[in-house]
Amino acid sequence: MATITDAKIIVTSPGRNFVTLKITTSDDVTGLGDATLNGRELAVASYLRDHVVPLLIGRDPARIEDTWQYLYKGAYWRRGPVTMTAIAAVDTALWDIKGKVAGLPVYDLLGGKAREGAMVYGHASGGDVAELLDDIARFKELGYRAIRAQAAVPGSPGSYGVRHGQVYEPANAALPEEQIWSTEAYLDFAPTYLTAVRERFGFDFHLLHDVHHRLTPTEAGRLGRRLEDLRLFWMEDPTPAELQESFRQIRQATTTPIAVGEVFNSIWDCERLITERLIDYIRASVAHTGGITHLRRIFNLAELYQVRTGSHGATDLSPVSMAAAVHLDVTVPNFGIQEYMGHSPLTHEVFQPSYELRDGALYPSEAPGLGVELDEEAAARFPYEPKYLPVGRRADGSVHDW
Ligand code: GCO
Ligand code: MG
Repeated sequence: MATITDAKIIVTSPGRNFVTLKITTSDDVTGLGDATLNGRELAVASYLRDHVVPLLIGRDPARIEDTWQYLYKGAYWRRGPVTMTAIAAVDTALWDIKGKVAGLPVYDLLGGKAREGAMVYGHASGGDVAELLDDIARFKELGYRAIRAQAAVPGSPGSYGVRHGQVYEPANAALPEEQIWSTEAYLDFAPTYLTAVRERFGFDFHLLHDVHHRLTPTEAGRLGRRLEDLRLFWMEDPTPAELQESFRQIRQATTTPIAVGEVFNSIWDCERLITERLIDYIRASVAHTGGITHLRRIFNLAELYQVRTGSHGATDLSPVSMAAAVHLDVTVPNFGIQEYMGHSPLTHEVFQPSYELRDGALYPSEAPGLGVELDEEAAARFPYEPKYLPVGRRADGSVHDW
C-alpha cells in the first residue's frame, strides 16, 4: 500500500493570493488541492499545516471517503468555511492522485462524461450603460453563450462587479476598503440597464445578474418581478442566505430563476433550499464546500429536486479547483452552467491548467488526474500580500452586506 509521505502548503500571490496543498505519496505521485479562502487565506494555511498535515502522514491516499469522514467527524467541530476549505484541499488532492495512479482523468473516476464540455458564463461590466454594452459585445465575439451583466449604479460608488482594467479583483487593499451602497439607487437603475442589454442584443444568449446578497426578500421579490420579461438565466444571491426560509418569499413573488451558494460550505447550508425547491441553481464550489466528494453529494441531492448546478468560479478560486469543477460539471446530469472569470497571465506563470475554453464552454483535458501543474519556483517569486474584500456601508454609516 502506498502512503502519504508529505503534504506541503504553498502560499503564493501571482496577481492575487492562492493557497495550495500538495500531497506526495510513497510512490512519488503528487496531487494538488485548492485551499484559497479570499481574505482569510492564512487561517486555512494554518489549519492545514498545524492540524491536518500531521494526521495525513502515513495514511492510504486511495481512501478518499474515509479521509473525508475522518477530517470532518474527527475534528468534532463541524462545518465553517475554514474547516471545509481545508478538507476540500485534501479531498481534491486525493482525487488528483487517484486519477494519476489509475491513468484516468478525474471525470472518468466520477462515472464518465455526461456531456463534452461545461457551458460557462463570463463577466461583462461597465462604469455606465454604454461601456457595459460594449463589454457584452466583446464577450459575444469571444463566443460566450452566457454573460453576466453588472453596471456601476449612479450615486452608489460601492456597486458590485464592475471591472477596472483587465481583471475584476475586489480583494484589492491591505485593509478593507469601505464602500457606500444605496439599495434605492440600485433598484431604480438595474432594470434599466438589463433592459438596454436585451434591447440591443436580443434573446439569443443567456443573461445573468448578481445581486450579491444586498436586498431584503421583499426587495428581491420586487426586482425579480420587474425583470421577468427579460428572461434572465438567473438572479444570483438576491438576499443573504443564512435564513433559508427567506427564499420562499422571493419564490412566491417572482418566476425569475434564483441562484445561490457561493458562500456555502456544507450541504446543511442548502438542504432546505433544495428539498423545498426554493432555488433553481446551487452555486457551491469544490474549494469551499469540502471538495469533490461533498460537492458531488450536494449536486446529487439537487438532482432529485430538479435544482441545477452553477458553481462559483471567480478569480479567487485557483485553476486547481476550476479544473476539479470542470471534471465534476461534465459528469453530473443536472449540470446548469459554470462561472468562469479566467485567470491573469501572472497566475498562469504559477498554475498551468490543461482545461480549454472553446465556444463558450470549458473542456477538461484527457490528462490523468486533474490536469494542472504547479511551478513551485514561480510560486516562490510571488510572496503573500494581505488583501481584503471591501466592507459595505449605507449612507447613514451603518454596515450593509457587501
Ligand atoms: C461571483 C462572486 C465573486 C465574489 C468573490 C468574493 O459571483 O463570482 O460574487 O465575485 O465576490 O468570489 O471572494
Ligand atoms: Mg456572486
